[in-house]
Amino acid sequence: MPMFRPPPIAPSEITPQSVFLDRRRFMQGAAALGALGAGGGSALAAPAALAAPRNAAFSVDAEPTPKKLVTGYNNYYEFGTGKYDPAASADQMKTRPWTIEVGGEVEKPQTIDIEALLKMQLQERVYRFRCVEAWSMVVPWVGLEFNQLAKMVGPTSKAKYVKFTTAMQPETMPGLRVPVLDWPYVEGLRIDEAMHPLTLLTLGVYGEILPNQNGAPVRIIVPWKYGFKSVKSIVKIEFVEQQPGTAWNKAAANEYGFYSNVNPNVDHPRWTQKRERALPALFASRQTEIFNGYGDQVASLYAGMDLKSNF
Ligand SMILES: Nc1nc2c(c(=O)[nH]1)N[C@H]1C(S)=C(S)[C@@H](COP(=O)(O)O)O[C@H]1N2
Ligand SMILES: [Mo]
Repeated sequence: MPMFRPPPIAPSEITPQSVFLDRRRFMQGAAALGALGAGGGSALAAPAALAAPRNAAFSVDAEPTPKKLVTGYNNYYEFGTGKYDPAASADQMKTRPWTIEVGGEVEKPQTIDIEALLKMQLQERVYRFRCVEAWSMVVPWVGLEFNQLAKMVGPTSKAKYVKFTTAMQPETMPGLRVPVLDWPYVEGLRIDEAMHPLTLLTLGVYGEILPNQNGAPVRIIVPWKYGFKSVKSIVKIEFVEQQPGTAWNKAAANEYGFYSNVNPNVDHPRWTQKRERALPALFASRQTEIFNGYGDQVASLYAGMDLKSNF
């Protein structure tokens, strides 16, 4: 069984050492990853297919990261801070029934059922995905543009930001008992970032519905930003006037800014962002690209902004 080593710098720096260095938990996780290799996301049932045509114009021309890593090496702190915790324990999460409450500065606030989203015209997009911890993946996500959902509710002119909130299921999410973040997990985007065609409301990956550990049943993917902006298991979307407080910014404002655009020229205070470990590689040998390689599409959103102070 291949052993995937933890990133060169990362969870041990971000989370309490006692949690990360707990060898028993680590070994359980590693065993679970081995099981994934043999079976798939769940021991109980095969994941449902969610095939969608690939949108080549919005896909990178790169080989996707092995599925076993995309669905087995995760950050989902509600299920623990270890990379193998989510795949090992997220199967208990209840993903039906599931609704998203969409409101705030909108003409038609509404509660949207996940089944309605699944019936919409979906597409597959192969995106680069870059974690702030300096590892990256290439992932075939399935979903729709977030702006399609926004059109359903009609944001008003007062809507300047969008705030996303993750579900809280204390009975299935053991990580909520650990105060690493100010739960629930909240993230935000400026309205033009949210409405950008690259911002994907994501329902599936690798042609199947999202495994719980990847943020089932619905999450956001913002490919030019560090991974923590890509909120999982969304239950609430609010269009707001003021920039929302976000979970990681509250936890360490000097390390995790509101924008968090991938930027090789702005190092994390505790490690370099110049290079990244393109999984499954063991070393950080890939040059990090400004805006994660999406500069042609998104740089204009930040024209005239100092990206060092607005990190
Ligand atoms: N609710 C919630 N969303 C989250 C996280 C989390 O801990 N909780 N982790 C973030 C981070 S740091 C990353 S890198 C990505 C990981 O997504 P993946 O596991 O699908 O690769 O999810 C992001 N979304
Ligand atoms: Mo991340």
